Amino acid sequence: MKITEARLIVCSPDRNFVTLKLCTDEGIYGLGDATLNGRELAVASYLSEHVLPCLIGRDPFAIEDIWQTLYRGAYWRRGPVTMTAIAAVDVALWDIKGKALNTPVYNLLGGRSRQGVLVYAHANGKDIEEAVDSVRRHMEAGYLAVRAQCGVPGVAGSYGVPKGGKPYEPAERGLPGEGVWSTERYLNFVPSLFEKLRVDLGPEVHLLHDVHHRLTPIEAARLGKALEPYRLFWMEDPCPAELQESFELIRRHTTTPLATGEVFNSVWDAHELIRRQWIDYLRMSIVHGGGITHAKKTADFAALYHVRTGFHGATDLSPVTMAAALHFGLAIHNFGIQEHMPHTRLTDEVFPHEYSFAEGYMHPGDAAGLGVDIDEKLAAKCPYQRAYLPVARKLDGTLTDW
Ligand code: CS2
Ligand code: MG
Repeated sequence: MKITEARLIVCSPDRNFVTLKLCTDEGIYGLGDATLNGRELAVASYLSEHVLPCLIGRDPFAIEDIWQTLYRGAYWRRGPVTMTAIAAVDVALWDIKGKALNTPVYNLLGGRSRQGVLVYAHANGKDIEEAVDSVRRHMEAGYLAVRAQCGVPGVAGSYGVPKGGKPYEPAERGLPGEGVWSTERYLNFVPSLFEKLRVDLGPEVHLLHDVHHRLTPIEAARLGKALEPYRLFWMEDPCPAELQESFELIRRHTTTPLATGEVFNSVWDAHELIRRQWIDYLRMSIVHGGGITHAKKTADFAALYHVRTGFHGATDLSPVTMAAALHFGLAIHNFGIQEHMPHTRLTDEVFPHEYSFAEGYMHPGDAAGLGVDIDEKLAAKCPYQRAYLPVARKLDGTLTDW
């Protein structure tokens, strides 16, 4: 089999997605996601200018060799743009291989290890009452794990809380918006949210919380300690993680489980975090972390250190990534949990897929390959729209981590 065509589809069915379609001389094609939120066209151009021409004529079964060629062969290694581009090619190749062998991708990764993939939903509210209500509604819809975010009094535009009753969507069309941030107000407030959640909703539901990189390590340590009575499933991205030893400090002070890595793009971003057991869950996704090939190596390394996966799954990761994550999560042994933020109906129409949700778990379906397709005609009716993630400023105007 040979790759005969490599095509990029850039579309915006309610939000932007970059999708790679690799076609072969046997009529089988594979899809890969290349979406990097707010920087979509950088990856599209990296692929179309520098990667796709090199794929024509290659054997799509040679996944490892193509991965190494794109990684080592570029000389310039790592980085979100490069690793997202490599991921798009890699995932499309796994899709092709599954279809060619007439088996779901999870069978190529070791086969089913569990019945379904535990997922967590996003609940939020402008105040505690609304947030508790939102968690309750997600539990009623069958979710066993729910992330809770809440507006902080005196902090307009807190992370994870949508404006005007719309579902939360991180990127906004146009140029970057600005939010306000106060660590003091947030730290004083958050424990009361989780106290109320446990009092009202009981001990069973898995509760998660995303700090979104906004604290210093010692502040994060204080928060982790304050949240211990409410037994969180995890506290996510407590501080920026470029300095991996920050987590040693947090870890020393709290038994609240820690998750990080949605902005990571290779095992090297998490090497010390894993090796020193400073985290419990790794969030690096298949799309931003070099595809299934690199995720498998990273997860196998993490398994040696009791670290489990908890992959990023916000709406900026397309249904192609969701499908890949579900095949992966069904197969690997050290799977932990998968984020599930449902896409809009229009996105689901552009990307018809086999995966489904029932009673707290998702399943990738048993179709050959990834079980996800793209409706190119509909995609063409939804052209790219410039959109950005917002930035955040402290009350005195200093730019801080969003
Ligand atoms: C978040 C995302 O899902 C998450 O945990 O941190 O909302 C994140 O902000 C976006 O995916 C960024 O593109
Ligand atoms: Mg997050």
